Order: sequence, then structure tokens, then C-alpha cells
Amino acid sequence: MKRRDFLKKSALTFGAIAFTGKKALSQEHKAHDSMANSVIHDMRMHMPVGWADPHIKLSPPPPLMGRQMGRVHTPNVLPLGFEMDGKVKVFQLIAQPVEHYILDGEPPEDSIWGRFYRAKGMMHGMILPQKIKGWGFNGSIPGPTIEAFEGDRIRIVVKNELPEPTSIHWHGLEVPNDMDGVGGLTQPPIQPGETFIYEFTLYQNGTFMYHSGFNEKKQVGMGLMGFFVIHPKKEKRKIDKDFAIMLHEMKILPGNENPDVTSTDPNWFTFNGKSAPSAEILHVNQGDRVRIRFANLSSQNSHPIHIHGFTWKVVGTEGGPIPETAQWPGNTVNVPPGTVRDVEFIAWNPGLWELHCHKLHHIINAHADIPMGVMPMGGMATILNVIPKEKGAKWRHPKES
Ligand SMILES: [Cu+2]
Repeated sequence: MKRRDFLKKSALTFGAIAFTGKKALSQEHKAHDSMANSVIHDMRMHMPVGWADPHIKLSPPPPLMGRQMGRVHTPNVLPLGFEMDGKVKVFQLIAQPVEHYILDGEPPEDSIWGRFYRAKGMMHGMILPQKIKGWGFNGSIPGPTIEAFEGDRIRIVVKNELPEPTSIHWHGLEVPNDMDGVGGLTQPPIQPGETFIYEFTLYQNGTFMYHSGFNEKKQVGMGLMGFFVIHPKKEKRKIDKDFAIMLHEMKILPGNENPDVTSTDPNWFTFNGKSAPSAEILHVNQGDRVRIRFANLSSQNSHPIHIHGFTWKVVGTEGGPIPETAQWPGNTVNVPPGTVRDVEFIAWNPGLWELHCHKLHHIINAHADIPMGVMPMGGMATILNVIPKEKGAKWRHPKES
């Protein structure tokens, strides 16, 4: 069946599962009238087979991966384009095993990170590449950022190529109950090899998330998460640079590639799936209005994110924009698990500014239980590079006229 026909057919049977495989099993589970029964039944049919099911052929990323349809830049992560089916924006997400590098290794010698690292002594172990066998969407951990507008009707075609059932929860979105994506409660779990169609209208605006809604401690812990940004019909302030940074943490034992998803003691901390010094540097021009959207899908920790050289305003939460009179100034914003904090500031102050979690335990890579001399910055850290308007211009505080 062609993709377009598939989508049309799915639109007709909206709300039902569109089966792409394992037909017999799916029909069998229809026979159960209770959702709970079908969950138990399906789990028995799908005994866990580890990281990947050798019988499921992994699809390449959908062709619209990397298509920028908005203005949000998610460092180290690609955006996701959509195609129109009449008035509906159609996105495609494939939940699948992903081999991913949290840390790429030593930073290039002549880079900003490289110079910073050499000056700090570049300790052994903390800059060895760290690969993980995780789970992500469309080959990416975290998944691609979805961008849409308030008022849009959207459809998300979700294919499950994991070795166990899944579903996707639209975190913070006000949707009909059967679109909430809690596998086993509001919909049958999406079985390995199957596809499920979500479709709803966006009535809110702000920064939201999507993540696995099934076996969450493991599946979100393995990387099944992403941003869902909804722009207002009309933006109140012109934003020059709009960044989105997902906070996440994992426990990885030395020499391992498999995250220990049962742990409550993470030792790797990431901005968009990357630890410093592999986290992308944020480049902005002096005078830009910068927005950074922080979202936290860590299983344990809050992350107080701190910036040097600036006072920002917290302008949004997971509930959308904060009215101007209630926005609060700061330079450290605590982001508890499940929440979003949007901050904005004018990048008046040129130079290289650290942006990092202020739990100092979270800015060291591959924790060792012994003192390690000078430990270079790792984990949840990056650098804001404010490119000066005029090279060599005298530094001046905005209060100086
Ligand atoms: Cu932290």
C-alpha cells in the first residue's frame, strides 16, 4: 500500500490501530473486551528479547527528518518535517533501537572545547567515547523536535520497531482521552511491528514534550522522548535565536554500552543526548533576543540550570507562556522532572559563557569514586558564544549610557 493510501485509510478508521504486521496476534487480542486482559495477553506473546528484535528490520529515518519547518534549533538533534494531507499536518515517528554516542571523545584541538579542556588538564577516562545502545525515534536520541502552530490539526503516524510494546504520551497537551498515549489504559499498546495513528487539534501554545507512555522507567530511560513546540498564532516578542534543550540522565557502568535503567544513581548527564565536551555550543549575535526552552525527562533529578554573564526572565512553563507581570528574573532555573522552563534574555554581553547544571555532581563524566585531580567540565554543560558586533569594542554595561 502506498503511504498516501495508507494515511487515507488510516484517517477513515481513525482511532483504530492500523496494522502493518503480526495480523493474527492483533485480531486475537481484539477478542478480549477488557483492555487489561489484552495487555497481559500481549506481554505473554512478546517475551522481551533485549535491545533489538532480530526479526524486525529497522527502517531508515523518514525522508522528512532534518526538514526545518519552524525556527527552533535543538542542538545535536534534527527537526522533523511534515507533509500535508488536506488540512492535516502529518508527522512520522519510528520508535526503534538506536546506537548513539553520548560522548564523541576528545574535542578537536583547535575548538573552543579543545582549548578549554587542554587548559584543565584533560583527565583520562572522562573523554573516552561513550556509546550507548538506546531506544529513540527516527534514529535519534532524543527524538526529533516537532514544531507546529496553535490551531493546527496534526496527525502522527507511530511505528513500533522495538522488541516490546510501546505507546506515545503527548506530555502537557490537552487531547481527547483516547489520544493520551498511555498504553493499556487509553489505548492498546502498540505491538512490535505495528503502527498507531494519533490525531488531534492543538489548542495551546508553548513548549511541550512527547515520550513513551508504556514501561516508562525503562523506555524513557533508554531515550524515547522529544520536544513538541507549539508556536502561538502571533508571537508577542520577536525571537532571534530559539533553542530547545532536553535534560536527561543515565547510569552506565564502566565499559558498558547498555544503560542500567533500574538505577537511581545516574552518572551520565546530557543536554539533548550529549555530554560536554560533545554538546553543541550555542552561537548567537550580540543584541539577539535569545529563548532557551529547557525540558526535563530525567528519571530522578531536578536540574538547576545556570548561565554566566546574564540575567534572564523565566517566560514559560510546561503549561505555556507566563503572563508578563508574573515572569521572574534569575540566572539559575530549577527544572524538575516532567517540567519545562522557557527563559529569555538579550545577548548584550559578548564572550564565551558557561551554561550548565549547578548540581556539580552532574557536570562530571563517568563518575569515579576516587579523587581524580583536575576534572574537566562534562555532563550537563555547554557554552553560549555571544559573537561581538564590533571586534575589540570597549566592554560596556547597558546601565552605562
Ligand atoms: Cu543536573
